[in-house]
Amino acid sequence: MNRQDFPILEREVYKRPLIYLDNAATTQKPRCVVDAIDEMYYHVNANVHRGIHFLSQRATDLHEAAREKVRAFINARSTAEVVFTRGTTESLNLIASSYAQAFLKPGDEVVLTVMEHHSDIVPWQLVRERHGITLKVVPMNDAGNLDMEAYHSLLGPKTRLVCCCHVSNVLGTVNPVRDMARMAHDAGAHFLVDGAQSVPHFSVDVQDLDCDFLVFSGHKIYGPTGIGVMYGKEALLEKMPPYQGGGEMISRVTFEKTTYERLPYKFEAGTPDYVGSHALGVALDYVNAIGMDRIAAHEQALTQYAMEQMAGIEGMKFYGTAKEKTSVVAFNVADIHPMDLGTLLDRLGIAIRTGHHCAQPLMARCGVEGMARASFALYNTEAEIDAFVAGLQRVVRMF
Ligand code: C6P
Repeated sequence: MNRQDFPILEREVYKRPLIYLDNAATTQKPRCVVDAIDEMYYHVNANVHRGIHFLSQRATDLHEAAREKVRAFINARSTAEVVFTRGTTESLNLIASSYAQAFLKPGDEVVLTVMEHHSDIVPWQLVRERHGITLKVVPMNDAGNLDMEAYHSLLGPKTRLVCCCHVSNVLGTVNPVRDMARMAHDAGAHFLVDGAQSVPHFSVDVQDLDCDFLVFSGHKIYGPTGIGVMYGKEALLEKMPPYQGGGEMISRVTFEKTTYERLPYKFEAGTPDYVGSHALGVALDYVNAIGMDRIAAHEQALTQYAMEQMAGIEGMKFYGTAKEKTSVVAFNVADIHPMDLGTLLDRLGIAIRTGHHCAQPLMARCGVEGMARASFALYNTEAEIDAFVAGLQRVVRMF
């Protein structure tokens, strides 16, 4: 689908056509996104929100237009709820730091899941060290579904916040975050969705989910690196203190006292990545023009095809076989080290990821040090899957 829009897919590695199956790590960029970056630097570049001159106003308009595109894309109520960050990781650190200051006291509980990415674990451990909170962890079954009964029993009067990945970057499981948010709210807690692996793959509507926070990265949805989003309900963000201090986020500064800018600028200290935000907006236009439902259907079909073909390989073990699953396939083959698999496939021009996938607690739950992972995007094809499976068979024969 739309392969011709991605110039990098025409290149070769080791004199073989590139087969890029590491899309959960980052996606390739369509020409329109790269052109947008070019255009900004060649014809528009000026700092935003500061100057009255032509270029500054033009850059500001594009930056704010991008914010509106993000708002519409996730169906937030207002652009005041859309904060630009460097990515999912910074969004999570922002929330952890600021939310903790506003809402957490010693003895309070934050619930995570066993399948969280390190970015949604470590910031909360830092909060635990600073604020004396307790972390609780929702377990899962062997297929990679969260244990909903256990989740329910973890919610109690001390629970302040639940943090859950919408989609696991390893298992591909689509977690029932809508129901989980309702249960958290019934217990009087807030609910945070890590959308790093969901927003690029299917429509995500923050009002429908009724989540209090949603975070994601631009680079996983065909946008540039260095730009991401932190969505938060306005009433909550109003109560949270700034994350960083500096230009942009202030209303008035004296040495005695500083007052802060209105939302979302209160959380955007310093010169924002206005080139990145504009290019992210172009990426969102791009996927909208194709249609998120079409993208989801294509990736779903590829995943099913890949798993069917891979299942025929002797010693194949999949991690993550939930019914609701996106285009991430984690696996090991017999006792071949995943690094060996990845390295040998690489020599065939096939890019996959291997290792712990920044989810070491999940690796421990699965009883492994690491896994291999293939992940698909809109431009991947069945022919690429065939080449990948043939490559895997070849590697397995070598062992
Ligand atoms: N996962 C992967 O290969 P950043 O690095 O800030 O853009 O995203 C962090 C992150 C947070 N949550 C989830 C669920 C993620 O998948 C990621 C990034 C990549 O799986 C890189 S480790």
